[in-house]
Amino acid sequence: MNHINPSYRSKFKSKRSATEIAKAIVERDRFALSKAITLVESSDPTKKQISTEIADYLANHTSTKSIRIAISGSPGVGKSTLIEKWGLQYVNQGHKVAVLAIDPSSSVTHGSILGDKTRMEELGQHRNAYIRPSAAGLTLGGVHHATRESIRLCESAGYDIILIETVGVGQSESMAAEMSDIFVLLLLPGAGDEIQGIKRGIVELADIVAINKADEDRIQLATESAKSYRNALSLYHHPILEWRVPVSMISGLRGFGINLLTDQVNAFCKLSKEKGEFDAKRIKQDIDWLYKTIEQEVGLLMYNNPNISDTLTNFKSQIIEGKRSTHSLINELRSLIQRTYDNQ
Ligand SMILES: Nc1nc2c(ncn2[C@@H]2O[C@H](COP(=O)(O)OP(=O)(O)OP(=O)(O)O)[C@@H](O)[C@H]2O)c(=O)[nH]1
Ligand SMILES: [Mg+2]
Repeated sequence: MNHINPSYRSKFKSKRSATEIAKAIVERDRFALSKAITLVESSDPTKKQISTEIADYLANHTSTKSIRIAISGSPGVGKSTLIEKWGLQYVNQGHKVAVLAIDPSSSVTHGSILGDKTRMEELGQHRNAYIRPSAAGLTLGGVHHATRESIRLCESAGYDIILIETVGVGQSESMAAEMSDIFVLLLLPGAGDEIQGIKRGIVELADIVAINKADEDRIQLATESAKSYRNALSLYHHPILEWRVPVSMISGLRGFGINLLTDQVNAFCKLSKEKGEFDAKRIKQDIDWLYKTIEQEVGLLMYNNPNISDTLTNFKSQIIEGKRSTHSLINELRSLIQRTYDNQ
């Protein structure tokens, strides 16, 4: 918030229309961007409506060629420290960098992994960088929606490098993979997934693996880890067959190996664009999200229908009493839903 002209603040005190906010975003107004992200995070129906109108306007008025990079890894692996250094390299090359966070745990703790921003102090001060802490108090679906929409808003405001920090616990990695072009997994020098607290399946999400904190006395250990991960990864087929997931050693703190990461990202994008995968993946992500949202919304509609919710309560007692099989209850529910919606 350091770069906001005070006059903007007063302008924003009066209510602005969705179009005015959207236009201001296109004109690279950071305060309008923050305002729009806050609207996206809101569950208030009026605010939701405004944010939908903003999104519609922007969909028709902007197209930024961006790269969306997810950066994942266990707590404390050094994601924020790397983002600070990497982000600075990008801004110094003339890019505009937005940093977003996926932290579903903040919906429980009301905390935020980027809350203190202390690891990104210099980047946070840069006029071509925008750092948005994760929103607190959202549901899992809410976090997903808010981050996806925030990415679009940042792109409309001209940010072409989107760095998404995701805490390596819970469902945040798959969420990040569902909204990014590239998934970078940070690991620590040391042997084995168990020791690193890495869940099964995460390594397979990675397009790029980096052994972080490969500095000082840890080089030897990092070299061994890199070798064992290279071996492990050679057993998996990446969705782009020609892509061999690189495993390199870096130090976010020292800035060592970051150029290499940028080269790997560029090589991945080049290959994925040549194969027609880059755009296809984004389209697939959008369609998958559409279906997921429909399932959630339809589920909610049903649960809120008194007829159906009464029946469900009744079914629960029948399950507790062991009177009927879930299979027959599901069949009965299916018929009830059909009748309910046929009559409308
Ligand atoms: N030695 C060394 N320490 C590092 C390196 N990168 C980060 N650290 C330290 O590791 C600690 C955690 O760094 P963060 O960047 O906050 O890690 P994080 O993954 O963002 O942590 P969470 O957001 O809490 O999941 C800090 O004390 C950093 O200074 C590195 O390359 N080498
Ligand atoms: Mg962090």
